[in-house]
Amino acid sequence: MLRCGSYTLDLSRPLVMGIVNLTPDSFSGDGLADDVERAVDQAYQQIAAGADILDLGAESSRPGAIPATVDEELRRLLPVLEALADCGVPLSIDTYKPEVMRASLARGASMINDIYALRMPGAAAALADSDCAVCLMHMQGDPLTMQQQPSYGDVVAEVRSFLRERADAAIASGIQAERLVLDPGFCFGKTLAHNLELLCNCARLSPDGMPILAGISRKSMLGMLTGQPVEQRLAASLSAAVLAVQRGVGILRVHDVAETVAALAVWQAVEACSAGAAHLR
Ligand code: 7PJ
Repeated sequence: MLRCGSYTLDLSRPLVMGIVNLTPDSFSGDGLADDVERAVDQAYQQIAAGADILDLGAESSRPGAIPATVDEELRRLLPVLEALADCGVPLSIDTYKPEVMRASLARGASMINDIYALRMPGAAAALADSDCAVCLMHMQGDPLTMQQQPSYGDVVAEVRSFLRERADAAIASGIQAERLVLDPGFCFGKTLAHNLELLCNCARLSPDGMPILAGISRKSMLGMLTGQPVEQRLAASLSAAVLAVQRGVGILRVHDVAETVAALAVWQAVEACSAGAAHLR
């Protein structure tokens, strides 16, 4: 179970987090900056397709991206957040800025998805008195430079110990363990070999069985494996999604919600069958 604002999420089946991208410079070509109506439409389509959570992001974190100011991020985010206040699924905000966290929580956000894992001054304090869920992601470096020369001794051990340290720090600042989600941060300061190593060993990344979130959808690692451009990475994304779930990931952050839900339905049916579920006999 994950505490997520007024929601309690049951992680006994994998959950799908739909990406609602409010940036003008998205790598995946789905940015909806300044078009509140289209963003809200897309969000409702994702909910209808079975999204369990929506992740609203108003600053691009693609490699080389220039950071947005707090004002700019809030200007893109708040109208959409307000329009989705009663949408019926928890809203996650992809931000690392304490000011954006506070403003979002005040308007009903249920989760904060932080690519800096609360390393910005004031971030943990902004969340301690709330009941939101918090995703702590691993990143080596920052988005401007992270893909220049990623380097690790043992990538799985290092990501695991980083996530443990950040989870301990969050707990020490008053964020309860049952609100935490951990994320290896695919493609955030990682080569293809690092990403594969992490995907392969997902289940080992989480101390104390905390839920793991994976964002692999349409990412460059899939382009490297298939030679396909970003707009053709659906099949590779679905394959990665199923493999991640098979290896212990509890929440998938994806662009293509309907397709991911369908892929997971097949995975779940086979799982249930191998677990001997009576209704499938
Ligand atoms: C991730 C994210 C991810 C989490 C982005 C993209 C790039 N947050 N935000 N995990 N990626 N938690 O959507 O491909 O992998 S932005």
